[in-house]
Amino acid sequence: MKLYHFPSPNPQKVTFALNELGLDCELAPVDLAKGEHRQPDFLAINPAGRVPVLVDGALTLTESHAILAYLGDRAGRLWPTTAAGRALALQWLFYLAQHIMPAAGQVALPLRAKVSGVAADEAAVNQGRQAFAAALPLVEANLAANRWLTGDAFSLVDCAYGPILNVADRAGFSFAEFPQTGSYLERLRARPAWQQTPKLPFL
Ligand SMILES: N[C@@H](CCC(=O)N[C@@H](CS)C(=O)NCC(=O)O)C(=O)O
Repeated sequence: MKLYHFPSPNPQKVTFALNELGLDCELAPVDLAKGEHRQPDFLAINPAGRVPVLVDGALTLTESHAILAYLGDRAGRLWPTTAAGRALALQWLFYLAQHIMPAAGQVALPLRAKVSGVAADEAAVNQGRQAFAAALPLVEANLAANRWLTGDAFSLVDCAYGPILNVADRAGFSFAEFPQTGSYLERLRARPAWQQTPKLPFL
Protein backbone atom coordinates (compact mmCIF):
# COMPACT_ATOMS: atom_id res chain seq x y z
CA MET A 1 0.00 0.00 0.00
CA LYS A 2 1.06 3.58 -0.61
CA LEU A 3 -0.34 6.65 1.15
CA TYR A 4 -0.03 10.14 -0.32
CA HIS A 5 -0.08 12.45 2.66
CA PHE A 6 0.87 15.69 4.38
CA PRO A 7 1.16 16.02 8.19
CA SER A 8 -2.21 17.85 8.43
CA PRO A 9 -5.47 16.62 10.01
CA ASN A 10 -7.16 14.61 7.21
CA PRO A 11 -4.10 12.56 6.28
CA GLN A 12 -3.27 12.25 10.00
CA LYS A 13 -6.48 10.25 10.48
CA VAL A 14 -4.97 7.62 8.20
CA THR A 15 -1.36 7.69 9.48
CA PHE A 16 -2.76 7.41 13.03
CA ALA A 17 -4.88 4.40 11.92
CA LEU A 18 -1.96 2.73 10.11
CA ASN A 19 0.12 3.03 13.28
CA GLU A 20 -2.69 1.63 15.44
CA LEU A 21 -3.18 -1.29 13.04
CA GLY A 22 0.55 -1.89 12.57
CA LEU A 23 0.06 -2.10 8.78
CA ASP A 24 2.97 -1.68 6.39
CA CYS A 25 2.43 1.24 4.04
CA GLU A 26 4.80 3.37 2.01
CA LEU A 27 4.35 7.07 2.85
CA ALA A 28 4.57 9.43 -0.14
CA PRO A 29 4.73 13.07 1.04
CA VAL A 30 2.76 15.67 -0.94
CA ASP A 31 3.88 19.13 0.20
CA LEU A 32 0.75 21.31 0.28
CA ALA A 33 2.83 24.36 1.26
CA LYS A 34 4.75 24.01 -2.02
CA GLY A 35 1.56 23.38 -4.03
CA GLU A 36 2.56 19.81 -4.97
CA HIS A 37 -1.12 18.79 -4.76
CA ARG A 38 -1.84 21.04 -7.76
CA GLN A 39 0.85 19.51 -9.99
CA PRO A 40 -0.29 17.36 -12.94
CA ASP A 41 1.39 14.19 -11.63
CA PHE A 42 -0.59 14.35 -8.37
CA LEU A 43 -3.83 15.48 -10.07
CA ALA A 44 -3.57 12.33 -12.21
CA ILE A 45 -3.83 10.34 -8.95
CA ASN A 46 -6.51 12.51 -7.30
CA PRO A 47 -8.19 15.06 -9.61
CA ALA A 48 -9.61 16.72 -6.47
CA GLY A 49 -6.04 17.71 -5.52
CA ARG A 50 -6.42 16.59 -1.91
CA VAL A 51 -4.72 14.24 0.51
CA PRO A 52 -4.95 11.56 1.82
CA VAL A 53 -4.98 9.11 -1.08
CA LEU A 54 -4.42 5.40 -0.50
CA VAL A 55 -3.29 3.15 -3.34
CA ASP A 56 -3.58 -0.59 -2.79
CA GLY A 57 -2.95 -2.56 -5.98
CA ALA A 58 -5.68 -1.60 -8.47
CA LEU A 59 -7.58 0.43 -5.87
CA THR A 60 -7.04 4.20 -5.57
CA LEU A 61 -9.08 5.55 -2.69
CA THR A 62 -9.67 9.15 -1.61
CA GLU A 63 -11.71 10.51 1.34
CA SER A 64 -10.15 9.83 4.74
CA HIS A 65 -13.26 8.15 6.19
CA ALA A 66 -13.60 5.74 3.26
CA ILE A 67 -9.90 4.90 3.68
CA LEU A 68 -10.42 4.19 7.41
CA ALA A 69 -13.35 1.87 6.64
CA TYR A 70 -11.24 0.07 4.02
CA LEU A 71 -8.26 -0.34 6.37
CA GLY A 72 -10.52 -1.63 9.15
CA ASP A 73 -12.08 -4.24 6.85
CA ARG A 74 -8.71 -5.17 5.37
CA ALA A 75 -7.03 -5.58 8.77
CA GLY A 76 -10.06 -7.11 10.49
CA ARG A 77 -9.31 -4.99 13.57
CA LEU A 78 -10.50 -1.76 15.23
CA TRP A 79 -13.56 -1.82 12.96
CA PRO A 80 -16.92 -3.41 13.85
CA THR A 81 -17.81 -6.74 12.33
CA THR A 82 -21.61 -6.56 12.74
CA ALA A 83 -23.96 -4.59 10.47
CA ALA A 84 -25.22 -2.57 13.43
CA GLY A 85 -21.68 -1.91 14.67
CA ARG A 86 -20.50 -0.73 11.24
CA ALA A 87 -23.57 1.48 10.83
CA LEU A 88 -22.85 3.11 14.18
CA ALA A 89 -19.22 3.70 13.24
CA LEU A 90 -20.38 5.29 9.95
CA GLN A 91 -22.93 7.39 11.83
CA TRP A 92 -20.11 9.00 13.84
CA LEU A 93 -17.90 9.43 10.76
CA PHE A 94 -20.74 11.11 8.81
CA TYR A 95 -21.46 13.33 11.81
CA LEU A 96 -17.78 14.36 11.87
CA ALA A 97 -17.74 15.07 8.12
CA GLN A 98 -21.03 16.93 7.98
CA HIS A 99 -21.31 18.79 11.27
CA ILE A 100 -17.87 19.06 12.85
CA MET A 101 -15.23 19.31 10.14
CA PRO A 102 -16.54 22.37 8.28
CA ALA A 103 -16.62 24.25 11.59
CA ALA A 104 -13.21 22.90 12.65
CA GLY A 105 -11.83 24.06 9.29
CA GLN A 106 -12.90 27.62 10.11
CA VAL A 107 -11.58 27.39 13.69
CA ALA A 108 -8.24 26.27 12.24
CA LEU A 109 -7.94 29.09 9.68
CA PRO A 110 -5.17 30.87 11.66
CA LEU A 111 -3.11 27.65 11.56
CA ARG A 112 -3.89 26.99 7.89
CA ALA A 113 -2.64 30.49 7.15
CA LYS A 114 0.83 29.25 8.16
CA VAL A 115 0.72 26.73 5.27
CA SER A 116 -1.31 28.63 2.66
CA GLY A 117 0.01 32.13 3.41
CA VAL A 118 -3.61 33.40 3.17
CA ALA A 119 -4.53 35.52 6.24
CA ALA A 120 -7.40 34.14 8.36
CA ASP A 121 -10.74 35.97 8.22
CA GLU A 122 -11.57 36.74 11.89
CA ALA A 123 -15.35 36.71 11.29
CA ALA A 124 -15.10 33.24 9.72
CA VAL A 125 -12.98 32.01 12.65
CA ASN A 126 -15.57 33.26 15.17
CA GLN A 127 -18.44 31.76 13.17
CA GLY A 128 -16.50 28.47 13.08
CA ARG A 129 -15.99 28.52 16.87
CA GLN A 130 -19.76 28.90 17.37
CA ALA A 131 -20.63 26.15 14.90
CA PHE A 132 -17.98 23.86 16.40
CA ALA A 133 -19.37 24.44 19.92
CA ALA A 134 -22.90 23.78 18.62
CA ALA A 135 -21.84 20.39 17.18
CA LEU A 136 -19.97 19.14 20.27
CA PRO A 137 -22.81 18.41 22.75
CA LEU A 138 -23.69 15.13 20.97
CA VAL A 139 -20.07 14.02 21.17
CA GLU A 140 -19.87 15.14 24.81
CA ALA A 141 -23.01 13.17 25.74
CA ASN A 142 -21.71 10.05 24.01
CA LEU A 143 -18.35 10.32 25.80
CA ALA A 144 -20.09 10.71 29.16
CA ALA A 145 -21.39 7.16 28.64
CA ASN A 146 -18.53 5.61 26.63
CA ARG A 147 -14.73 5.69 26.90
CA TRP A 148 -14.39 5.76 23.09
CA LEU A 149 -16.86 6.98 20.49
CA THR A 150 -18.23 3.57 19.52
CA GLY A 151 -18.22 2.11 23.03
CA ASP A 152 -15.68 0.58 25.43
CA ALA A 153 -13.23 -0.34 22.71
CA PHE A 154 -10.99 2.05 20.76
CA SER A 155 -11.80 2.01 17.02
CA LEU A 156 -10.81 3.72 13.79
CA VAL A 157 -13.62 6.22 14.41
CA ASP A 158 -11.42 7.59 17.20
CA CYS A 159 -8.53 7.90 14.71
CA ALA A 160 -10.80 10.22 12.70
CA TYR A 161 -11.85 12.42 15.62
CA GLY A 162 -8.38 12.76 17.19
CA PRO A 163 -6.71 14.97 14.54
CA ILE A 164 -9.79 17.20 14.22
CA LEU A 165 -10.18 17.82 17.95
CA ASN A 166 -6.40 18.29 18.16
CA VAL A 167 -6.28 20.98 15.47
CA ALA A 168 -9.20 22.85 17.03
CA ASP A 169 -7.43 22.81 20.40
CA ARG A 170 -4.10 23.91 18.86
CA ALA A 171 -5.98 26.75 17.13
CA GLY A 172 -7.13 27.99 20.54
CA PHE A 173 -10.63 26.49 20.91
CA SER A 174 -11.31 25.88 24.62
CA PHE A 175 -12.86 22.55 25.62
CA ALA A 176 -13.67 23.91 29.13
CA GLU A 177 -17.42 23.59 28.46
CA PHE A 178 -16.88 20.07 27.10
CA PRO A 179 -14.82 18.28 29.77
CA GLN A 180 -15.55 14.75 28.53
CA THR A 181 -14.37 15.70 25.05
CA GLY A 182 -11.30 17.45 26.49
CA SER A 183 -10.35 14.31 28.49
CA TYR A 184 -11.00 12.15 25.43
CA LEU A 185 -8.56 14.30 23.44
CA GLU A 186 -5.92 13.76 26.15
CA ARG A 187 -6.54 9.96 26.04
CA LEU A 188 -6.06 10.06 22.28
CA ARG A 189 -2.86 12.09 22.55
CA ALA A 190 -1.46 9.61 25.06
CA ARG A 191 -1.63 6.75 22.54
CA PRO A 192 1.79 5.77 21.14
CA ALA A 193 0.25 5.53 17.65
CA TRP A 194 -0.73 9.22 17.83
CA GLN A 195 2.64 10.23 19.22
CA GLN A 196 4.28 8.55 16.18
CA THR A 197 1.88 10.22 13.72
CA PRO A 198 3.63 12.88 11.55
CA LYS A 199 2.60 16.39 12.61
CA LEU A 200 3.17 19.92 11.39
CA PRO A 201 5.27 21.82 14.00
CA PHE A 202 2.21 23.73 15.28
CA LEU A 203 0.04 20.58 15.63
N1 LIG B 1 -13.00 15.18 2.63
C1 LIG B 1 -11.59 14.96 2.42
C2 LIG B 1 -10.83 16.23 2.73
C3 LIG B 1 -9.36 16.12 2.36
C4 LIG B 1 -8.66 17.48 2.49
O1 LIG B 1 -9.27 18.55 2.33
N2 LIG B 1 -7.36 17.43 2.80
C5 LIG B 1 -6.60 18.66 2.89
C6 LIG B 1 -5.41 18.44 3.84
S1 LIG B 1 -5.91 18.28 5.52
C7 LIG B 1 -6.07 19.01 1.51
O2 LIG B 1 -5.64 18.14 0.78
N3 LIG B 1 -6.10 20.29 1.16
C8 LIG B 1 -5.61 20.75 -0.12
C9 LIG B 1 -6.25 22.06 -0.50
O3 LIG B 1 -6.95 22.62 0.33
O4 LIG B 1 -6.04 22.52 -1.59
C10 LIG B 1 -11.11 13.80 3.33
O5 LIG B 1 -11.76 13.54 4.34
O6 LIG B 1 -10.11 13.15 2.99
